[in-house]
Amino acid sequence: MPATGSATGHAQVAKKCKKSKSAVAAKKKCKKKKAPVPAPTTLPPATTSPTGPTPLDADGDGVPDATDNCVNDSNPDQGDADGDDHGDVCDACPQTSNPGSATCPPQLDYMNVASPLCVGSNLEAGSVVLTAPAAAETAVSLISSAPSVATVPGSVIVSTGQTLASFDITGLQTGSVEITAILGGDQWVEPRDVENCP
Ligand SMILES: [Ca+2]
Ligand SMILES: [Ca+2]
Ligand SMILES: [Ca+2]
Repeated sequence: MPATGSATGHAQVAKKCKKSKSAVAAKKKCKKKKAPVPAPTTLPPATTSPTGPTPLDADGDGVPDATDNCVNDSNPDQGDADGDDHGDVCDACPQTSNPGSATCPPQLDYMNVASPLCVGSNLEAGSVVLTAPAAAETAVSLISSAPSVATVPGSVIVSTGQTLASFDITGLQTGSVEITAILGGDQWVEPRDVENCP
């Protein structure tokens, strides 16, 4: 008899938890049991755009900044003749590889040729000028379009730390000639007539 009595007693306590709410602890337990409903409200990220945000393209050339080899110059073709990852249009020396922040070697700025050129030999009649002092001896190639009219050395050396070097023009005969200086991808052409100077 007492066993069945206690069983019904437990059942009544459980009922009290739900209905009477008299004991504080019982109230808490009852409230906690009501809580576990609002879970699915935190799962909407699956509805975000499938493509994500549009990648930045500062120069609007269609190549995202992250992979553009000239971020601020429009160059849809991404041309890079010297393969140093600086696009041709923003490469200070597009024919000479200078990867990363490497500086460009001096380039051919211009060439001077005496005018007029006179029949005979004109010593130091020509000179080449670099854009910056040579970090090492730098050979600038020289070409005469008409060696029978004017002869130039095959090259002229700009010494370390210098920007200028002179060369002789010899074997001059009357006629027309073009003298060309070449350094890397740069060249400078000076056309001249050779005259019988007084
Ligand atoms: Ca670009
Ligand atoms: Ca380049
Ligand atoms: Ca370069």
